[in-house]
Amino acid sequence: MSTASAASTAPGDAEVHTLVIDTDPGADDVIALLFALASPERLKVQALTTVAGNVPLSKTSRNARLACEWAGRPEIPVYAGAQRPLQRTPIYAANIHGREGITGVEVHEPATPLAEGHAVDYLVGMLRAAPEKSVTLAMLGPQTNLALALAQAPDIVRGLRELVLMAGAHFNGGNITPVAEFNVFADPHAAEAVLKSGVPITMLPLDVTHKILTSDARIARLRQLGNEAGRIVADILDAYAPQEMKHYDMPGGPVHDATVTAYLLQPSLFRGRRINVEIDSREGMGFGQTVADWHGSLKRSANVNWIVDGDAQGFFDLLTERIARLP
Ligand SMILES: [Ca+2]
Repeated sequence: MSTASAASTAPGDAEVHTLVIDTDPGADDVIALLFALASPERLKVQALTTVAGNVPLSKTSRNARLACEWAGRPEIPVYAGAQRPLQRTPIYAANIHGREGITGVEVHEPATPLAEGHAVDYLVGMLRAAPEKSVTLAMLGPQTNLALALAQAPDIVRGLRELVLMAGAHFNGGNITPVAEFNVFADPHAAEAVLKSGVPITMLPLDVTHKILTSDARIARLRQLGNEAGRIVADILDAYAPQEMKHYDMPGGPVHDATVTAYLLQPSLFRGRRINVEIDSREGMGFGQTVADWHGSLKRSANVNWIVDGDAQGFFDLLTERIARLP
């Protein structure tokens, strides 16, 4: 794909989103957050909600506030959410994201504290008060918070416009088991509840994130921006990319969650298909698998816009242009 100039005129590429970002930072989450917070004219970020995932909740909640601080947006409220998955034993991914949850950069306690209240209560209250189909929810970690909110207040689907998830794997295979992607494996019962919600869903699985890879030149451009945010993103990627490249024998590292931000800003960079997707939540080898019926074999109704391909250079051009706007 190399249709960046034609793509920039596509209708979705100018849409404005009232946005809440549910996240478990996470090295790639931090990049996704900086990317989103650099785009206030298009992404009206109301709040961040955090969930246990890559690292425990106390660290994802601190890292989310750090991302706001680094973006020069400390006024964005951060609500801490679920400390553990709905049913399964908690798992983390500190082997990939480091003990503090962000590779390659020093962390500190941010000046701005957490917002008062639980993320699930925030989501319920916020979505009940929102106009019909008005709020986009970007989901960058295990989907526990929304699953809890839906169980507590099923009427909140009314306020939701779309869910955009970094989740799942089909053609690529998994990254935590041979068939499961981490966010779904970390709470498959939550993913199941979210997929059954009836809200329009776009999923960016490993099928696409493993096609949008760093290179030395792409990281160097971010570093050469000369601002603090560019240095942070480059430092994170310099530390994060090599381990993924080694494990998967890939020529560059993926920036998984940041594809969600790119999709919200410029959906024409991506290509997918509306298909039926279901979650295997049974104990066993398939636990956490996204069963993606790409060819429609099951003749079940489509519930997900499943993204399989993206314009990698277009992604890095957009990321770099936006990160350049930050402090
Ligand atoms: Ca994440």
